[in-house]
Amino acid sequence: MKIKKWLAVGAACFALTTGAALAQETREFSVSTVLSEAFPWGQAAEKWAELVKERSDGRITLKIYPNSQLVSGDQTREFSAMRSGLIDMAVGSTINWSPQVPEVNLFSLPFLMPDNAAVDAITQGEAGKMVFDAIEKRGVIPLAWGENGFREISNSHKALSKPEDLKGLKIRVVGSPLFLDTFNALGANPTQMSWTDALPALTTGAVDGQENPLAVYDVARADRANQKYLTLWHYMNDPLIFGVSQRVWSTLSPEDQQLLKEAAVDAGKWEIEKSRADLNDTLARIRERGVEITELTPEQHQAFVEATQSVYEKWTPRIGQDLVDAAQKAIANR
Ligand code: X2X
Repeated sequence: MKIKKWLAVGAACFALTTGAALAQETREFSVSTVLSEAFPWGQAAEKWAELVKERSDGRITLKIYPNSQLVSGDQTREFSAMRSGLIDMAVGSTINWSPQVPEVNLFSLPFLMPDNAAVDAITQGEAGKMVFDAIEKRGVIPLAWGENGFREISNSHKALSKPEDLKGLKIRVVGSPLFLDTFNALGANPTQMSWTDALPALTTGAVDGQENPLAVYDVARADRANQKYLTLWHYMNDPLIFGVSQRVWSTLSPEDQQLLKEAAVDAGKWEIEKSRADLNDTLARIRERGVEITELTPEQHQAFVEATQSVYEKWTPRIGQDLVDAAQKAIANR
């Protein structure tokens, strides 16, 4: 009886001291991003780090490694590196995680989301939860959403206003298979490469075009890489996800888990609002540089929608019919 009591007291003391040690522990974690703090994406990660530092009184440091440097520039390996514990955390794009998480290809389905409200209807509703569950099942804890933005297409040859205009154009796309199907369906000649390789390839003329959000086009000065024609077709939007390796997450106290999550939610909201608010100025800046900007009439837009239907047929079973249905329903009811 006595021994049992001592054991209980000892266990309680041990729990208290380890609890206290956990609460006091100073820790640093690596955070991977593709784009640096010159871009909204990198700013989202910086904001997260800033809030975590502040709210933990300097006890937790998030050290940001931009330019996919933790995966030697190969951005489509970021998710695997997080899962295996090589990277602790990331603010990552759904495009770059899609080779490992088929469900996040949802966001790459061409012309699924017509506007910001449609993006929010997915991320803030049932479909967003299904996507988060799919990510968690594969070893990464998703905490919050951010946004890279609606992706517009640019090229060095001509103004694009109908699918036939893309015929034969060599377009750089991210190394995610769905993009090959979209651009092949449009008659283009897609070529996969990392962002690190994209700008040099555009500059030398090895490729003719690319697709990225306006903020990326602007900050990267794609106009100087021969990208004189820009079509605002809003064909997809890649949300950013703040994620933590399951291996790291399981070592954190519930309080620190909560702190990281709340800071990620706040940083994500801040970044989404800021990116959306800056868009008009960004477009004005691009226009001033002499870039020819093409906007599509509803009929022209519809021609692109129809030309890419085969992508839905092939990819809906891979993404999951239930998830695509949930997303489409959320969009219809937005
Ligand atoms: O590589 C791209 O195009 C970028 C920077 O937008 C992503 O990482 C998805």
